[in-house]
Amino acid sequence: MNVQKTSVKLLDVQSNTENFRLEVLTGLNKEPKQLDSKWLYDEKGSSLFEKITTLPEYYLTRTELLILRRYAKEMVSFFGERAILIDLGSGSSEKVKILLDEVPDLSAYIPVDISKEFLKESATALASEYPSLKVTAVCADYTKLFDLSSFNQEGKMIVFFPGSTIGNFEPSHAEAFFKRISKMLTKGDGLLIGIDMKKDPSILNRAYNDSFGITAAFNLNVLARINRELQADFQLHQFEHYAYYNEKHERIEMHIQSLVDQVVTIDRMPILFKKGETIHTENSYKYDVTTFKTMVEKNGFKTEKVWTDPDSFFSVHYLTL
Ligand code: AVI
Repeated sequence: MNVQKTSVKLLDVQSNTENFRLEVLTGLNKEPKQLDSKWLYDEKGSSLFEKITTLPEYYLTRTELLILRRYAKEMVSFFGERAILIDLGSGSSEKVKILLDEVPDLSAYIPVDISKEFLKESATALASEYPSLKVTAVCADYTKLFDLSSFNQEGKMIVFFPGSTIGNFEPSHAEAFFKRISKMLTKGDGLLIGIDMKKDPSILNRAYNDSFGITAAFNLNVLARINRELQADFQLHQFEHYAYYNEKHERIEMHIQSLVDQVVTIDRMPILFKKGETIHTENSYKYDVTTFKTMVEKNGFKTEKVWTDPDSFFSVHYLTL
């Protein structure tokens, strides 16, 4: 583990490049081709995602913010005193600030993100806004188990997992995630988690095919990342963004579609694309409250409270072990 001093403490528990190379080569040699959505989030991808969250069609973020603003007091009343708040995939930290403004006595704030530069910037900005808060940024892949035992626990550990990122996990991986989180926590600790809800597919399709083309740029950026980091020669204009709601699987699927027959090389290895063939880059599952409750309860958590918006577009759940 590499500990780096910045104005906030940064623990880097990642070893990214080798995993990236291996997963890209494995995924693009599969039939159908696929990439894990976590690779969409390099520095550029994370900043494009931040832009997505402000788009008129992308209702998720503003709706979750509305729920957090309306119910933050009630949410933090579950935390108790001297809690440690662990923020998974912390992004711009806008959401957690709503909670931080309501809990004066946190013993530590731990933002966790896979994107190191982005994490460093947002954690440093947050630490300067909350000078009395102890901030330790952890650069880690939170889809894997990571060790929290080095943090002195006075109060509860509260994991905050907003944004419906759990929707980007396959249901079996979501279940495994709950099991892993439950191993990192002890009885009485909590998980505050945001979930996008099932709704009219036309609303979902618009949210992932925005009129400014930001979602398309976000998706295609993974090809630019492969070019840069793995010496590949993807011609981005020979591919396009393709996203739709798959009703059977209750998920938005995001793909990158090849516009022509072509051969791309990655580190001198040829990858063949047929015209129309796609790389499946992301799933975004949509839940209803009952299905989600059943899933968490099967995996050791109890649902204490669910908050939603007037249209029931989004929901925030407080779960305990
Ligand atoms: C991060 N995650 C919850 C986003 C979503 O809605 O599934 C990622 C995203 N993909 C395209 N637009 C946004």
